[in-house]
Amino acid sequence: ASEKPVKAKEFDKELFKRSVEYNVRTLYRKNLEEADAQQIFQAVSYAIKDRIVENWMETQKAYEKEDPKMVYYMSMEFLMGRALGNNLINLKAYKPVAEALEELGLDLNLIEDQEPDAALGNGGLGRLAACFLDSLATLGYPAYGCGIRYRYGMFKQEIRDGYQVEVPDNWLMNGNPFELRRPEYAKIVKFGGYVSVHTDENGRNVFTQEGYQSVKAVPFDFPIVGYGNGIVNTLRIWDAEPVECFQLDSFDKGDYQKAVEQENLARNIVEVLYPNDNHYAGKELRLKQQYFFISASVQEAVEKYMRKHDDIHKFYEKVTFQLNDTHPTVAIAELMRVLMDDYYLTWEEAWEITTKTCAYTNHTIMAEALEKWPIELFSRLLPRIYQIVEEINRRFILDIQQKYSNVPGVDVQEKIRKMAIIYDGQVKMAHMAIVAGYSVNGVARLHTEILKTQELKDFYEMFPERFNNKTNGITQRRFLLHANPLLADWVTAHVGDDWITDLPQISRLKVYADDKKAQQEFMNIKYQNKVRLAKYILEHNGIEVDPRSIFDVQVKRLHEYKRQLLNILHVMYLYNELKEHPELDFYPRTFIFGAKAAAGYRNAKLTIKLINSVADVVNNDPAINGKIKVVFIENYNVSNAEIIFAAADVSEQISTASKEASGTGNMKFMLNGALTLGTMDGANVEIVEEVGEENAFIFGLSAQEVINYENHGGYDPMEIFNNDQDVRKVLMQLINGTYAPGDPELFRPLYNSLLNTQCTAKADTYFILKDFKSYAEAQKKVEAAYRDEDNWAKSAILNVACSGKFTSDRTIQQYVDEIWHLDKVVLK
Ligand code: 26W
Repeated sequence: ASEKPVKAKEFDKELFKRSVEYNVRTLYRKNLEEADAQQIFQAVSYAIKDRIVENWMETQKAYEKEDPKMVYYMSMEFLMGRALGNNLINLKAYKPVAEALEELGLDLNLIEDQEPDAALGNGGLGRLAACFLDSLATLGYPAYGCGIRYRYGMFKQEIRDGYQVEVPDNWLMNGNPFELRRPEYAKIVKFGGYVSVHTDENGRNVFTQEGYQSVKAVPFDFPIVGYGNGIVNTLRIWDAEPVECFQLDSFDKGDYQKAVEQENLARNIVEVLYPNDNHYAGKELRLKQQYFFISASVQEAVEKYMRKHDDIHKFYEKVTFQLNDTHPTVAIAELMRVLMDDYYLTWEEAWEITTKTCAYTNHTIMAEALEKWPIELFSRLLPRIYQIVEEINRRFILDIQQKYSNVPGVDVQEKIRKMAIIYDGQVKMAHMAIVAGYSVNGVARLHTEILKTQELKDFYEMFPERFNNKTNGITQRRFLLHANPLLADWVTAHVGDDWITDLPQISRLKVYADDKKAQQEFMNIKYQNKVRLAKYILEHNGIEVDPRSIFDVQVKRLHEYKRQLLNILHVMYLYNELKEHPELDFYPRTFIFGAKAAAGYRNAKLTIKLINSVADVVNNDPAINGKIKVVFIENYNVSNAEIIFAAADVSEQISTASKEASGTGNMKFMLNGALTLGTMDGANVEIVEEVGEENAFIFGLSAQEVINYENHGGYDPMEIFNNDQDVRKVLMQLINGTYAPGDPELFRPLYNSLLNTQCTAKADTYFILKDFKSYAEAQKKVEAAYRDEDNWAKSAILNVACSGKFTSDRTIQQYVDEIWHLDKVVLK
């Protein structure tokens, strides 16, 4: 008999099945029939991990041998979501594994649902970090993600009586099959105490921190599997443990006290992710978290480099640090500290290396998000680091003086006031990141322009060559191939599967946009995905929705600038219209919301309550015959997002222009064939540029118009209230009990935020009423467009076809070419 030669790494179904059975046996002393769903998930994951570990070792060996330049992506957040399905996709083993499991009588989808999300992030910034890791591995670039192994990730949201309730996310409860504890790489991190200086035998000043508390940082490694290329990179997240060297038998009271304090420090430090998005709270524990993972990561990066090289001066030739917003910015001072205090470099030598190593990404212009630490707190917690920041600041102020002292018309004191790193009792992290970095980037073209011309104008004038744009992207592997298998197969059937690693190839779909058969197939797939979401909504919310209605979706963190309030006010307006004109020819619409509010954000939480209250009234009013349904999806997260994007017809991207740095949900909707209803903000601008205005619904003030109003003290919403009776009616309903029969005052704070009669300057800061009319008109166009099904299908297909630019593969390639200059590694 002739035997087909089997390639070494091809998927071996029988071997896989045996290893799942074996794992269930050794882990749980059970056979497959006896094991429960969670146990099967664990057994399958361990079997897959075995496969991954082989590649992981090969990759690290290749990196060792080739000694390429690598990036450390430093981030407080990695919003990874589930790993199993994604790993199978990237191993190109999804379908064979699904088949093998089926032969064992198991359903891969149900097994995947057993995995808790790794929700170590809030929203956009954390999910971007996760997409970047996927692209780095897929493109074959050596990269480490560096972060924190929070014991509790982003809280789970429950809706009780229409209100958000936060429930702890105990994601490690059943153990994590994909992680690897690496105690051999543990590091000590020091807090508090004081700095003492003495002169050594060479006449050098030596700085030592004394009387400190310390914590042991222990890394856990997660494999990051590249798509079909054998590469496996590492996400290294740090856990905190108490240092064990203390002698508790000593009866010295001070020692005992200190031992207990250190243990508490270790216990608290990685306990929980701060659930604030775009809001700086100034909490001491947050700064501890930042320094904790940064000190450990910087120490490891330097040690790893020194294991292979002998000249620390050339560190930046092999290593670059990307700082994901200002949260990891203490890395600058920490690297200076290590270079000077541990490697005895001079300030000038250390500065040269640091400024060639660190680069900074800005993700927001919201003023309340800027990190400014009080000097008292910063210097008490990080005394040596503070000294270094002071010296960076002192030298920077000298630079400002030198540059501007003789420039006519420039007020040097004013420049210092605006640009200093330490000013008015505060340490300004963004200023340090810009001064000590070689690159500053925004995350969409418009955002970067606003940074250059408004928010960071002075810095741009001083360091124009540092500023650059890197428009965000998303990974099509998770958000199309895994999330939407029907559409993924359809795309592949029409244009081949190159799009999986080369998304711009998806533009070959354009020729099908006018094809009637393709349009029907597309709409049919969309329908099936809507049925899947409808089923999810029925199971999770108990609400029945009609998959033939328009699915109009806004899913993202809840924030006033994202204007979920505009969306729900418009729903209230439509409901009024339907009640007043029952004969109205109205196309059925399902308004779907998903959003977590920061735990202490009053207006955000009240907006959730409002959405649910409107849903209660509208969904249960027989007079409108089910023409409007409102659904608030509980606990919006990465895994249900995958189901939601696939099912959307309309993508709500309605932030106040200039406020949303980029947005990335907008790209996920586009990739899945939803049409954007949005403002000219963030990456919406570039989405419309790619797909054409005729295939999107754009409304509202431009960023420049918003900025002009802001520079002139805002606008007067009362004028709109007085002259627009539709708006007035909706606003009155906020305070007359229409949606809160027992408590008419309930929504008063939202009403006040729009109209506050006491203080017009602070009313409607997000221009909701100003944009209302134009939004309502755009919504009318949406309805009209949806009635023309062929044309809608055409636009939807064009959205998919024009989404090529928005792959994170393109974003990462630009970071590599224009900032990091990494070496690509190809495995044989
Ligand atoms: C200090 C508190 C805090 C926490 C999180 C401040 C700021 C943040 C993040 C920067 C908020 C965030 O996630 N920003 C989002 O980043 C995305 C990725 O670049 C962008 O697409 C979003 O527009 C931006 O809001």
